[in-house]
Amino acid sequence: MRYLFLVALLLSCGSPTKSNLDIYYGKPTYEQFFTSIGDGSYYWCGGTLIERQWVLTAKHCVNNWEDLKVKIGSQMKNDWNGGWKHEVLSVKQIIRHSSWDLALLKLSEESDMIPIRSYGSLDVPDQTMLHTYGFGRTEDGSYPNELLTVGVRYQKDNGKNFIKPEREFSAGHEKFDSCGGDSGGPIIHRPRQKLLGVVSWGIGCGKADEGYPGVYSKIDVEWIRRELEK
Ligand code: 4AZ
Repeated sequence: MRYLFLVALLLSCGSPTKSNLDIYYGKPTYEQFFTSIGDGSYYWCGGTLIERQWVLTAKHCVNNWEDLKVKIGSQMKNDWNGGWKHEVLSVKQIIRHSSWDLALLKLSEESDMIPIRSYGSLDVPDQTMLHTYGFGRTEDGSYPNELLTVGVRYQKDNGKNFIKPEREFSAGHEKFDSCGGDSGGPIIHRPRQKLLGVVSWGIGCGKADEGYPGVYSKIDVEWIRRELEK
């Protein structure tokens, strides 16, 4: 009898079911620097808090917008943030890079959230494990409610991607990838919490094993320094 009870207990809570809530094979996470870009009720892109008053995102995320809001510490897509600390702030200035897929958002005030530790040029060897984050489409075609992260390896050889290597790089292996809706979000080297790029584009999703890893914009450090000093 006692055994039966034990077996029942093990069956009920000892067998984790495989979660299918994924970016493309990712898992839920929370980061204070992770920012959603939107209009205050709908958020369509990711971004990164790089300084107290500055968010970095992709230029193509803010193409035709002037009145933007950011949700910093974004853990859930909707207004209820799952109890996680967050902040919704207005954007007072959008600075678009002249040629790279980067935009800087100057916030109306300083954020209380903790920015990413550092950001800069791509300085890791081929196949280094990087992490990207977002609310973008998952491998089963759905959109997650929770923020997801996935490990994607840097691909020095870009496979079949035609990219501009001076300002872009490829990352992803097997079927691990970012996808539609992840744009603008961070790709970081986790051991140093260093931002190395911004989710930009790709030929489909989850196709690194077919020669199409995801494409990320590099960080133009000099441009950021110049704009932040103005
Ligand atoms: C997009 O449309 C997008 N697989 C982002 C990332 C990738 C593809 C598309 C990379 O936002």
